[in-house]
Amino acid sequence: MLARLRGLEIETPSWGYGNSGTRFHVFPWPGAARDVWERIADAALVNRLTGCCPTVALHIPWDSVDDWSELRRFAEEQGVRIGAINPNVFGEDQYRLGSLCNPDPAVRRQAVERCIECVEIARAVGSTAISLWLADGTNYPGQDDLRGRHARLTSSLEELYAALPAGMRLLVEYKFFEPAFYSTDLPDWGTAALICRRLGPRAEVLVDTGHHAQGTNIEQIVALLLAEGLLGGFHFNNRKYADDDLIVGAIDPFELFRIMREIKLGQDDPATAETAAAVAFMIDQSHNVEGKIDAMVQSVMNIQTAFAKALLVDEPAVAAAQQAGDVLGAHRLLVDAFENDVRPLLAELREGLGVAADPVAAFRSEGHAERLAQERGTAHVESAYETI
Ligand code: RM4
Ligand code: MN
Ligand code: MN
Repeated sequence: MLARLRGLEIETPSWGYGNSGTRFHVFPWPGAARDVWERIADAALVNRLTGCCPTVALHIPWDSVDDWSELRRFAEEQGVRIGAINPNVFGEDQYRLGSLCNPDPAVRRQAVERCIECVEIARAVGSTAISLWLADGTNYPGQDDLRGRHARLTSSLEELYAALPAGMRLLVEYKFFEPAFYSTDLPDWGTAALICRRLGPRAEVLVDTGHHAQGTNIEQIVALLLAEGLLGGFHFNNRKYADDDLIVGAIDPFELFRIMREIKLGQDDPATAETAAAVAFMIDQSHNVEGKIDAMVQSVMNIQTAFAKALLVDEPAVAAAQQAGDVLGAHRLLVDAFENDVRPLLAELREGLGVAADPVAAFRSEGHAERLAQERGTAHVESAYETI
């Protein structure tokens, strides 16, 4: 049990450490990271506090530097490695009508080149994953040809896939809306799965838990993608209404438990074990009104809590109840596991990892927030509404 919990490593996102906000305002947080070096330093602090976050994802060009080997060395000195490289093909003026699906071939070329540049960066920093989310879509019926956009998407991605060196994976993320409000070119897991099938075995689907319509059964998507060998990884966060990017498990810890149980079942089934073993557990959240580092640590703890509870489900008993048609009995077994207090177990895990039983409390009592606020100050952030 402890060994399985120890095996759960979680990647944190560089972009979760800086100031972020809504369309209406960005509230600056004292001591929030101001550049990629500080973002990596904060990810390394999260790793020291939790003992289970050895990698940090980068977003390009937000995290671009001139010398990648210097950044790699810096990360390693801090005790972390660079994880997934996320090409950003939504933050520049030319992407108004899309990136890889843009009707203008010259813009598509720029977007493909950005992705291929990210493959080179990944190689330089020792990363084995490109994690791609597209903002592409349309806002009005008739704005563009839907089948034409799909064709552009697949041919652009074929070019990217062909540029991947051996051992590097492409994780394809979907999201049903936003920033496009009529059609999104990669709206759901099915579209992502079809595209990955077409591309080849090193293309896999990335499930961002905040990217579904209300009420979607995410654990069922996870189960199906595992069964089909197509689950590549997660972007964990929680949402209530849209792509809220809240602290993982903050709104619906039972959903997180159900997702982690599918992961456990996938690990235990020889038919899916290989896919499950390679799943990348990444966080993708941003903090508008709270501190960044302790919120990230809380998310890590909540994922561990959910996984520990999932490991406690009496699966042979569940299988027997299912076979006997005992609907309530099977359901109660899940709820029983969910209701366990796993804090003593996680305290034991953390003792073994050499970290505090409550890493959020440790962050708060060790004075990190005050030190960072002192060193970095409070940046003034332009209103997001004025700048976007
Ligand atoms: C998107 C998506 C991507 C993330 C960007 C910043 O909604 O979740 O994964 O890179 O936000
Ligand atoms: Mn995401
Ligand atoms: Mn998102």
